[in-house]
Amino acid sequence: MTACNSSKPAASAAAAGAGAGPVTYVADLQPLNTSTTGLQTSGEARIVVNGDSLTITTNVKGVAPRMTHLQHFHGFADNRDAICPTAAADTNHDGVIDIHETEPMVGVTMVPFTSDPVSMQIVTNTYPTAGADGSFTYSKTVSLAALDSAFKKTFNGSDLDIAGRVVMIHGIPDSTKLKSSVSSLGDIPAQVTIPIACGKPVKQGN
Ligand SMILES: [Cu+2]
Repeated sequence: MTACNSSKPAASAAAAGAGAGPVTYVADLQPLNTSTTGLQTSGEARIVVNGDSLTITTNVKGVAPRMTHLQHFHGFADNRDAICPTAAADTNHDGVIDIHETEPMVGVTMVPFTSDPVSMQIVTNTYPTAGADGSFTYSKTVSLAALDSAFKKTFNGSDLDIAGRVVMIHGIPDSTKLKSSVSSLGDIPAQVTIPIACGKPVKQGN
């Protein structure tokens, strides 16, 4: 796969008002770290681009109830193609794929699915909270141009490139014991950042 493929203008074309209809990407979320979560987290993330409107919707089930779950696009600023982590990502063999161990396959945390994705603010309390049944839904519509501009500012001019990213869902109860080998970001507890599901957005239709 070349670094410079040209299959990404879907978002740019829509941004430019090229008259294309809505473009939909669907990420089928598959569970991660199931022996730690004791759950089979699953669901779907759907991204619909229609003119300047970009709507992110997630429907996730099989998560720890009554707690907030972080969710983001992850990827590479150099637009290398991100893939969901496999078991091989657990390079220290402690049985947990922690957030740092995802980075070689998944890249870094990029766009937060919160009340304000355009802020690009990763640390915030506006991620969705699961209900008592261990599921949540989230939906937010933003301006594609605004998000693209914020994204470029944060990632050295990179394109949003939805199909080149992955969606990850995070979080287990803070009462869950983790080995000290499970790392996290800054002083955020590993229980908050541990990935529990991942999916690759696939452009629908032709
Ligand atoms: Cu994330």
